[in-house]
Amino acid sequence: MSGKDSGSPTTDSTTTTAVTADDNRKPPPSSSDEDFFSSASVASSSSSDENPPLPPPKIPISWPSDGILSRDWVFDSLILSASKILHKEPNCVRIDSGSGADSRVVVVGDVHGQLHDVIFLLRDAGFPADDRVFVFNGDYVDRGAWGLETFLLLLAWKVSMPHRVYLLRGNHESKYCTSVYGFEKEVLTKYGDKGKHAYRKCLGCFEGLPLASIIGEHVYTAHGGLFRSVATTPSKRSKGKKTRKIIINPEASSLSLGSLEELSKARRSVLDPPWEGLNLIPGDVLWSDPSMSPGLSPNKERGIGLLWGPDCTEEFLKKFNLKLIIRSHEGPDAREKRSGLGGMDEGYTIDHVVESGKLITLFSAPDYPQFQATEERYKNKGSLTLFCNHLILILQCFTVLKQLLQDQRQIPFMIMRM
Ligand SMILES: [Mn+2]
Repeated sequence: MSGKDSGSPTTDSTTTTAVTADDNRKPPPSSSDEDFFSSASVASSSSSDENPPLPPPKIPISWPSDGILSRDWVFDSLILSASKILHKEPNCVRIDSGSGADSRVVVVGDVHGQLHDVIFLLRDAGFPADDRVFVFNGDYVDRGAWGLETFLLLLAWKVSMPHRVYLLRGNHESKYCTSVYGFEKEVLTKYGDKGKHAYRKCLGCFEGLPLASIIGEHVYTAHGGLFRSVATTPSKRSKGKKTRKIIINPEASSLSLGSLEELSKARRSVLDPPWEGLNLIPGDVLWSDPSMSPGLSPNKERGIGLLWGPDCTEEFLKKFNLKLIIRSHEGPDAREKRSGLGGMDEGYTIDHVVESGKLITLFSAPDYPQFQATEERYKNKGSLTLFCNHLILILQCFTVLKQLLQDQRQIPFMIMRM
């Protein structure tokens, strides 16, 4: 991997404190939470007379008896409880878009440690509730100064309402990115030796984050986007034990789009998604970018993942009866360097419009990147997507702090009717 990220690293990227993390670490063992998980998996607004509403799910964590959220409670109980829930989720979570008049699903793009913006966003969109589901599309940490607090806030929501809050994995939720782009250093600076422990626990959570979601059967969301089929990947071992199979240009010639079934079988529990070998789907889903050129090709700029063209968007939408792909991953800095694709000033772009639907990029960190040792900021808006009453709206409900109030008057932009 070349180590390139979604733009020029503006943090001090020279410090990479080594953290011993066991690559072979297994997900937390399953516990006796089965009752909790089964009782909680109730689709929203689907109660009928025959099926009385079930009691609210039991939260799998006990509140500190003295009401004080100690560091130990947060670093151990909260992160561990969230990690258990996350590891049990499938690679691609299916989310009911709700049938009630007020039901809505809110999708949020990159937030990158901008805690105050996340809080504004939650306030503006309305907190998670029985009829209000949130899907966060990854990149919670790095770049911004409050990656840990942002991630902990989202974990707290996840633990409190596991079927109303979904946290998908971004490429920054990895050991590699967090050691280069600020999160590891942030945690160690804030908490010293205790920080090492907290950082390791966070890495354990990152490994458990699901890769993608399908909302209301027709909307696919993932941080980077589409992914390759692994069915055509040449097998590691050829017939003769010692004979080495020579593969001529294995990447470009054999690339084809992967299926949702293949996605469901990928091994996501890795600290860093591999860019070579057989387990390539997680890296594709987290790191890929759309392109205006047709076809699938290796993402040379990133050194991992793919570039896919409008024809691939059409193929994927049509094959899986989808209408919309929402991906994130590219902020204003990344978009500056991408010819043919729109800038991220508005917090979203519509990248592909094809027969079966659309592809959009959603970025939710306004005035990015904030609070670094640089004045280089983009004054971009942040956006979120809202599904309600069979409409898909883009809402720019927050921008730079000062403009918050006036911007709330903006009229949402409608993407499509579902
Ligand atoms: Mn990203």
